[in-house]
Amino acid sequence: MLIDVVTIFPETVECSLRTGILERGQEDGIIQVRAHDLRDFTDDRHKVTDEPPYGGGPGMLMKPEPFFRAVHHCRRGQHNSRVLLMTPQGRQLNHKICEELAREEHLIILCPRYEGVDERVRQWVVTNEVSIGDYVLSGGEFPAMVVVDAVARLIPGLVGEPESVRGDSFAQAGLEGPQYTRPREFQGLEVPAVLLSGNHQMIARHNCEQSRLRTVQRRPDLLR
Ligand code: 6GU
Repeated sequence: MLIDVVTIFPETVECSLRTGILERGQEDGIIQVRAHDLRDFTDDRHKVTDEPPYGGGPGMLMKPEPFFRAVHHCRRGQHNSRVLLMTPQGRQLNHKICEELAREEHLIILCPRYEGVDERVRQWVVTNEVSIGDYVLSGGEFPAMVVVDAVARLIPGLVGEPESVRGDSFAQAGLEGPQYTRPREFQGLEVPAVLLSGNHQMIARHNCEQSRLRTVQRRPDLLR
């Protein structure tokens, strides 16, 4: 899968690509993520990407042309591209949307700053508007990396053990129960005996019950 991220802060994106599974996924050729500097798609000497809004109002808006040119550039040689706009006005990201995106060949993710983008970017180039929750961040870079990480780990071969993806919260419509590693006893707290029993059937039943309990307690909405 190819993912292009368009931003005025490409170094923010590049930095988070140099760690963990995103780095390995790129080394293994499973995903390729490219960060593009929106300023490279301006046509004036000062590389202006934002202007005050027509009709007045606070702050600055991002101009349409650099985004248009950037998308055109990223699309070259690609057949099926989805263009995501990161905005608090978008559909809130969830596991189902991540699964849909993970089936795509090419994503182009636009990261606005300031008060947002000129409406014509939405009208002409964007296929999906995506939010990561009901709060406002100062730009789309971190939300874009949330999308990249959440989508990348659903691509077959990226995460070492497919089981660890399937067992993840939400993939199985519930939360994972408590988990333990060494030592057996820590500050007077013992690991539940059943997990040390070696009886895989009992362990599976225990984990299943614990998962259900935690979901009932914390996210009853997921069971409905
Ligand atoms: Cl996608 N962008 C910004 N700026 N803030 C957000 C967001 C996106 N999702 C939640 N808050």
